[in-house]
Formats: sequence, C-alpha cells, structure tokens
Amino acid sequence: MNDMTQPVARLSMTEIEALFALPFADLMFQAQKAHRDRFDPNKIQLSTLLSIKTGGCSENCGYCPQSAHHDAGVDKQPMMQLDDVRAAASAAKAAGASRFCMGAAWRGPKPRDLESVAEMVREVKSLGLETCATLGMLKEGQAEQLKAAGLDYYNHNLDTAPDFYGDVITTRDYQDRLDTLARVREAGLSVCCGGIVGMGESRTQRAGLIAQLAALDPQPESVPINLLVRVEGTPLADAEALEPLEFVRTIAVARIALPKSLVRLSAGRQQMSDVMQALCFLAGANSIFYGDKLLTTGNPEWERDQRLFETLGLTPL
Ligand code: SAM
Ligand code: DTB
Ligand code: SF4
Repeated sequence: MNDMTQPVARLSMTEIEALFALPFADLMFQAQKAHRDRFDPNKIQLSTLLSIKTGGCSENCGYCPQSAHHDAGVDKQPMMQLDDVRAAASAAKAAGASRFCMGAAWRGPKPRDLESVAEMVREVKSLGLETCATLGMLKEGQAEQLKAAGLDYYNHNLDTAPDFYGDVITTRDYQDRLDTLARVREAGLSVCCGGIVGMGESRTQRAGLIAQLAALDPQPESVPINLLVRVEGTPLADAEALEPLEFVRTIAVARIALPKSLVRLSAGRQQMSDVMQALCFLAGANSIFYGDKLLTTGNPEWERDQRLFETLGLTPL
C-alpha cells in the first residue's frame, strides 16, 4: 500500500478505451487493485467549496449556470468579504474538511481581484486548512502570487476531450487551459484538474478526457470527475442523462489511469443514491466535495454524508 515512489505507466488512448470495454467485474477488480496498491480504500479526503464571486461570467461554458450568456437565474454577486470567507472556512474545518476551495466566476482574475483572493488564502491557511482556488485562466506571474500567499492547489479543469470542447465552450480553447495548467505547475502549486461527463459526449470522448489528464506530466494530484448538473436555462439543461454504471466505469478508468491521484466524486452527488456513491468509492473514488452547496447548486447535507460514511465504514483522510 501507499507505494507512491513507483513510476506511473502512461496509458495510451487505445489502452484507456480497452479498459472502458472490459466486463464490469473485471474493470472494478483492476480499479480496486490500483486503488489498494497506493491508498487506504476506507479513507476519503474532504474538500469544501465556497463561491467567493458568483455569476455574471463572460465565458460561455454550456454547462455553467454562472455564465452571463445564459439565463439560469443565478444573481451576479460581488466578491465576498474576508470575514465571511473566514467564517465559512472555520465552519468547514469544524465539520471535518481538510481542504477549502474558493471558486470565482471569472474568465481570469484581474490584478486587484487577485490581491483580495491572496488575502483570503492567507486567512484560510492560517486556520490550518489546505487551500485551493479556482479563478479561471492565469496570466504570467499570477500563479506565483497565489503560491506566495500560501495557496496549495489550483483547480482548472480540462472538462472534456479536445474534439468535444468546441461543442461546449467557444470563448476559449483547449490550449488556453493547458497553458494555465503549465503556469500552475511551474509556480510549484499542486494541480487539481478533471472534467465533466454526461454532456452528450461519446464513450470515446470520455476516454479522450482521461487520456489528456493521464498525459499531464506529472499527473494532477487531484482529479475531480463531475457528473453534469443539468441546470434549467443552460444550453445543456436537456442533455441526455448518462447511464449510472457508465459513470461508475468512468471513475474506475480514471483510478487506473491516474493511480497516484485523489479521484474526486464531484458534482452530481446530490442526485445520486447511496448505492451509486458506494459503487463509485469501490471503483476508486477517494475524495468528495463536502458541505451542502457546491458553487451555486446543491450537494448532500453534511448529516447525509456522515451517515453514508458510517454505513460504509469510511473515515476522512
Ligand atoms: N471560472 C473558473 C473556471 O471555469 O475555470 C472556475 C470556476 S468553474 C464553475 C469550475 C468548474 O466547475 C468547471 O470547470 C466545471 O468543471 C465545473 N462545473 C460548472 N458547472 C457545472 C455543472 N453544471 N455540472 C458539473 N460541473 C460543473
Ligand atoms: C470542480 O471540478 N467541480 C466544482 C469545483 N471544481 C470548483 C464545481 C462544481 C460546480 C457545479 C455547479 C455549481 O454548483 O454551480
Ligand atoms: Fe465562467 Fe467558469 Fe462558469 Fe465557465 S465554468 S462560465 S469560466 S464560471
């Protein structure tokens, strides 16, 4: 267990597609082996999210209720006050979270915004929490500024396969995402990078997303796998629901292809049964967003997660 020194075997697209095609029991067995090689399967890392600046975003991401291009009923709100952020972080810590992630609905932060976020990072860090931020694209020097304030992780998702990206977002391209990820890495921050499934992509495109994540060198420390939350008023509100077991397969393949990463069962948990979540943990997910809200949409209440953990014998990492 916990053999983090072994090099990671990079899987090709063909190998990743072959994993998806395995009989379910064989896939789950391989995923569990990969999971137990490096992790305690009964431990789950808990991150709590806070939207520090909500709505009115200039990007047109088809899944996102915060885009100014869609009318999803999310009111634009100014940046939160430092005291309120501190209070939310303290509450998250008291509830058992180890990491606090601050999200902003920006294409990228302006210099003045970044100064405010840096203060929030210092404050949250001083509470003894790991810090994470997701603020959009970063320009030269911005990742270093966040690092200097005590930021541990930066979340920036590739979201989907390169050949499906343009169907979902047109205000930026895949290379923009890769460029920010490179800046984050260069600044010495840990990388949190994953995607969304259930947007109408093909299985090959789900494999394409995982192949891109697996090709990052080094691989991301955290990999959030979001199941699309279909929000009324967004272009993807009527996307066809993904088969639940296809989602479990996606988690299992991510676990195998990204053997050292924390794989996070992310958005979409509120809509999942306990049985479905248990299958995702068996498939190798070992992190969740914890707290009754994601950014603008709901997440299971703390009490429901605590009951689920008790039922499954899981404890926080
Ligand atoms: N604006 C920044 C950006 O896009 O990089 C940071 C915040 S953005 C809301 C963070 C991530 O939330 C997106 O990359 C996407 O993966 C996820 N997300 C947004 N809306 C979602 C939805 N309806 N369902 C699932 N995931 C969603
Ligand atoms: C990630 O991959 N998922 C989180 C976090 N990173 C920032 C966000 C999910 C957002 C779901 C839609 C909402 O609540 O607005
Ligand atoms: Fe803006 Fe991020 Fe939402 Fe895209 S996902 S619209 S960049 S907040």
